[in-house]
Amino acid sequence: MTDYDRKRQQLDRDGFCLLEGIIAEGMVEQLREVTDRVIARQEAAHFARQRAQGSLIRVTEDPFMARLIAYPPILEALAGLGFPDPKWGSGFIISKPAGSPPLFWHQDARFWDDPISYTPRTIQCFLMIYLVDTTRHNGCLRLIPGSHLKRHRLHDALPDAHEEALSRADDIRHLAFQRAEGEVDVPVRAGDVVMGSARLLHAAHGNRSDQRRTNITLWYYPDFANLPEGIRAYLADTDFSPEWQAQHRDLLEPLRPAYEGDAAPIRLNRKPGPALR
Ligand SMILES: O=C(O)CCC(=O)C(=O)O
Repeated sequence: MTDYDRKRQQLDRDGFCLLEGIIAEGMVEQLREVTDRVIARQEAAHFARQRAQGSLIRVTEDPFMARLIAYPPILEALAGLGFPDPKWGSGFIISKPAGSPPLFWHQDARFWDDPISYTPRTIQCFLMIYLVDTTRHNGCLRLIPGSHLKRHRLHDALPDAHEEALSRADDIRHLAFQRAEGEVDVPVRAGDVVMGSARLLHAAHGNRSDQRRTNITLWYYPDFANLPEGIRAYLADTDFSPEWQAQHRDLLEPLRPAYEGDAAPIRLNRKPGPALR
C-alpha cells in the first residue's frame, strides 16, 4: 500500500488527510507577499464582520492565485489520491491577526438532499494551505474525524454555518466555540496542506501569538465527472466566475466544472437529514 493509498483511506474514513510539504518554500514566500498585500487593502468593516475567521477574502482578488489553483504539486497530489480530473470551485484568504478569537464549529456541505452525501465519497473538499507553522497557540485547525459520515451532537445544536453573530465572534462562550467531543488538533508546518470533506465538522483555535496566521482555503470537486447530474448542474451554474475563468483560461480551463446536460440543478440544503446517523 502506498502513502497515497493510506491517505485516501483516511480521507474516506475520517474525512481528512494531511499532505505534508507540497507547497514549495519559494511559493509559500510569494503567497505570503500576495496575501499580505490583499489583506492590507481591505476595509476595517471586513475584519469586524469576520472576526472569527480573521478574514474571508476571495482568492479571485489577485491574479497570482490562478497559479496556486493550478499548482502542479497540488494536482499531482490529487491524482495520487485517485482524483486525476479535479475541478475547482472557489477559494478564500483566511487570515487570523495576532491575538484573535477562535473560529466556530461548522461544516460547509450544501448537497445534503442527495443520497451521495451519506456515503464516504468526497463531493467537495477543502485544501487548506497554511503559510506559517500553525499550532494550537496560533490557531491551528480542529476537526471531528468521521463527522462527515456520522451524526454528532453539534449537527443539531449549531446554528447555520457562518451566521453573522458567530462570524463576528460576539460571544465566544457560545457552544460553537467550545471544546467538542472527539475533536483533534491538526498542527502543520508552513507549506503543508490539510485536505478534508466539506461535510466534516471543523473549527480553529484562536491566535494567541503576536504574528498573523494565514491560510488559503481552496475548494475543489475532486471527482466532478462522477457526481450526480443535479449537483453538476448546480456547480456549473454558480461557483466558477466566468470573468476569472476568461482571464486565466490557459491555467483554469481544465479545472472548470462544466455541465452540458439538461438536469435541473439540485436544491441547496446545508443541513444533514435523518440519514446521517
Ligand atoms: O482558518 C482555518 O484554519 C479554518 C478556516 C475554515 O474552516 C473556514 O473559514 O471555514
